[in-house]
Amino acid sequence: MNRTFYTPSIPRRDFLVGSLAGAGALALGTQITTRTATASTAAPNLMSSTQTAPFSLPNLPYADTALEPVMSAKTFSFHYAKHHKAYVDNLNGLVKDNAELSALSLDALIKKVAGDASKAGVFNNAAQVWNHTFFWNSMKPGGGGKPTGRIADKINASFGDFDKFKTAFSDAAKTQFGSGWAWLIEDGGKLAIVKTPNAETPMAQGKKCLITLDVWEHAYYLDFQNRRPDYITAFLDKLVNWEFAEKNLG
Ligand code: MN3
Repeated sequence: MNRTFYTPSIPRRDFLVGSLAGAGALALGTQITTRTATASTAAPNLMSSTQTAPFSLPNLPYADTALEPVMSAKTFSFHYAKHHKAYVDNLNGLVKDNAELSALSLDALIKKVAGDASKAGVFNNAAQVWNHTFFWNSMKPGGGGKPTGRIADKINASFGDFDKFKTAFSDAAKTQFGSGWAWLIEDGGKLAIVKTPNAETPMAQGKKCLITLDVWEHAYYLDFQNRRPDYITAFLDKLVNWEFAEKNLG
């Protein structure tokens, strides 16, 4: 697997670029498209790309070994290279003969089919593409711990202090029964923690997502087996990307 290193000097990256039609488009690390952002507006909500179907598997924002030993390359080889890719492939198959859905960005597509039982397959795969891309960006090598700056102020104002936030986030992630996600979102100017089952995502309801943690068993089983609480603690202490959260505040 090629290694794709995150380059902080690149202000903005489009993740949903390229085409499955391109030979080798899915080979990891082969398709970094950069664009010079008009700057300080650089709130790279990477999941709001205007790219339409067919979607391609976005590059990881770091090497697949970069989060070791907490999250192993072996986990990425399944979770990213197989699970995430399968959602991309399934979604492309489901929308390829649907002109209306094929014309939409991923973001718009998710919002369009949310709640429509006849489009549950499209929703599940589209939302899982978005959620996983958001999840990879919610982590970074050497991340975790107590944030500083604007995101810290928001957390303190919304939860009392960082420890109270940590407890609330951990509880949500632990108590999401079965598969799903724990989220830090901004809602009405305040931060809130929500948990969602399966592919459900707060962005479908227009909420501003700041950070997410995948609590599907496939996210942690190879590294933590059944110990979901240890995985949650490791995410908060060693992986969470507070700069990404702060950028998402806008
Ligand atoms: Mn997953």
